[in-house]
Amino acid sequence: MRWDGSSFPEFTPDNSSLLRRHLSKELFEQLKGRVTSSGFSLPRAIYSGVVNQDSSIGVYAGDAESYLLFSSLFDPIIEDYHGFSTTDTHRSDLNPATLSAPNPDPAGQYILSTRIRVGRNLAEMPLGPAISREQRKSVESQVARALSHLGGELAGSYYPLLNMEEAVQNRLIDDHFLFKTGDRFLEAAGLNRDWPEGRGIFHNREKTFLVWVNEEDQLRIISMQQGGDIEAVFTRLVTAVKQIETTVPFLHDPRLGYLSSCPTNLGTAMRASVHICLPKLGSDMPALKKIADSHHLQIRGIHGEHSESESGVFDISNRKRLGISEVECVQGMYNGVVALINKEKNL
Ligand code: ADP
Ligand code: ILO
Repeated sequence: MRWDGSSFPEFTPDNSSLLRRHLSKELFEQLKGRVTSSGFSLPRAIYSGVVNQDSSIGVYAGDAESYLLFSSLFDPIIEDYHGFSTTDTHRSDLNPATLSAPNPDPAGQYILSTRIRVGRNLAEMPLGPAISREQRKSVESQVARALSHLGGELAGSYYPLLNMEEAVQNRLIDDHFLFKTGDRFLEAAGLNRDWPEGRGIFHNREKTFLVWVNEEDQLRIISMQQGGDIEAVFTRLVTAVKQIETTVPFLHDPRLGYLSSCPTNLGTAMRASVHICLPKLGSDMPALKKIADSHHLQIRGIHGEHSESESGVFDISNRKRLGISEVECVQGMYNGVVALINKEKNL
């Protein structure tokens, strides 16, 4: 499907995106001529949701200003997704001491691996959908330089996608370390322009600490390891984020927290997940969904968003990221995972 952006888009009857829910014809007409200082407009913000009618959200911001200039569309979407209203203020807590998440599966029967990531973008830069080629290259070099100063467990190397052998790239993707190529939602949002230039991955030797550069956000800072030691994964992430922020200032808003190109990632920009094997509960999806919903958890497939579960293994993570602290994101995921394991054991 193509759309030239000049008139109110058509939505298919089965479209259940937040874009469709919150964009009226009147609102479209009111906002369509506005342009931010980096040249981003409403038609560009919603293009991904218009051409991908199976989007769950359907909008992206091009810069910090997008969240203000198009707030009459973004704010209701943000409230719908995160339960965060225009009078709420985001809060942060990156103190591992306030997290209580002892390994819920010390025998290693259910949890295959734990991963916690945050998204970050650079202060003074447009977000990915509106960034220029030169700005993207500058982000890459600033971030690679900052990461080269990390020491101890976090020390590693940066691997640009540009020179990476296809077999190496595919192996990293299959092993859950690297982002996929050609995502159609990102493509339509303008996030794949000039691919693969400016993109890459940094990781330490053990691949327990990784940074994606210039994918959906300029940085995705990731801590991950086998098993269910959630506290260790969180502690490593916090150590890394604090060190990186001393050399690369991040784009941050007093109300919305860390700014991201997709409104689902605002605030903490944190997704804390486990890959968990639930063969019995997983064969009764409504029951699994009911427990997940009661803990505000999202269920994804084994290869990330828009993928399927395989062999009873699910990716379970916090759904909300804004209006709750980082510790609350992880604590909520932990509490839900404990409930899921208990249910699986009793079946
Ligand atoms: P993101 O988490 O950055 O929003 P995705 O959902 O696409 O993006 O996931 C990115 C990659 O991380 C995928 O390969 C996915 O399988 C992997 N992943 C997510 N959670 C875990 C986990 N707990 N253990 C191992 N890999 C994971
Ligand atoms: N634009 C896509 C993805 C939304 C949320 N996920 C991410 C990765 N930001 C959609 O609307 O389904």
